[in-house]
Amino acid sequence: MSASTSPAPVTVIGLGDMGTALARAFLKAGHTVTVWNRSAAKAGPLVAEGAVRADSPAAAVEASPLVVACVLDYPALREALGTAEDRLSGRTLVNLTNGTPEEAQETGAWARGLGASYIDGGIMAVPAMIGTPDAVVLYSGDASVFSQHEAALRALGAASFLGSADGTAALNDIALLTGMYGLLGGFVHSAALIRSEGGTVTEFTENRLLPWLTAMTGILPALARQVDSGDFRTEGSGLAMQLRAYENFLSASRARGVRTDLIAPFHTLMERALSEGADPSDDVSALVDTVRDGRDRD
Ligand code: FVH
Repeated sequence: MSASTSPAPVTVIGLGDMGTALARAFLKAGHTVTVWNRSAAKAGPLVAEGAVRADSPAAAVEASPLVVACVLDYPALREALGTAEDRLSGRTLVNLTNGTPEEAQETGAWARGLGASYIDGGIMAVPAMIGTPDAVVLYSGDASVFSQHEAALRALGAASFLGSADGTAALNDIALLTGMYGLLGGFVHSAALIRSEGGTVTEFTENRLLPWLTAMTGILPALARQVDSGDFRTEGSGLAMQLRAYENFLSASRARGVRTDLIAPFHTLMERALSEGADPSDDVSALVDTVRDGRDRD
């Protein structure tokens, strides 16, 4: 956008917590924003802030060259846009709905079949972060079309384009979220252990858990290099030692009435890796091959 041109019009389909935040960020960046939501009342606050309410998905799609969709899931997206299929030709659909790589591929083929360009995305932020530098949105799909709309999409946060395969952003989104849920699962289990003896979780978290986890994130790049190279040897934290210590985690938890659902699978994987021939002195990075059981190995 040059200094003399105004930001291009944008349509936002879906005004849940996230869609509302997206529309608001586009408004703040000076775009003309057309909005549509299945429950029309949710458009009210945005209209008061300057957005234009469309009466139908078809009218919403027609209003702007760039259509950003963010609804609950892909079936909802197809239901919402099903009545606008004849208006999608020549439009760019940026779909920020959470889904699988397979859904992204199917939706890309569907949109292109209707004459639209398609970019799939994954939002790595909560609604309050949208429009701030802390929000990152991953994109993949039509590369030249992404470049065309990149300036507008930066209104939402940092824009990271990962390649032309439609499923890449969704795969990265899911990999990042599963990494996050591993962390949250660890928090839930350790908090339950502390509570089992009357400890204060806030004190434990602030003084010991957070500094510990922060320090431990430092080993992730080395573990990642081990996975990529296939050389899992570690200087001092071999799987055999870790398996023995892990048994203590399970028995101490059971003794305190803390269910082991969150931590037992890691124990099972370590046992399996060793029984399938992993070197006892390998690091936990060797478990990546065990998790990928049943798939073609590199
Ligand atoms: N909110 C968050 O923290 C996360 C951050 C990362 C990305 N996710 C994904 O964003 C998608 C939308 O999430 P959301 O937070 O906006 O979700 P809700 O507030 O529950 O709003 C859901 C919207 O979807 C519409 N919708 C549902 N079903 C249909 C349908 N069959 N046809 C048309 N629209 C539908 C719903 O409409 P209504 O109920 O208001 O009428 C809302 O607009 C999601 O993929 C997250 O995983 C958010």
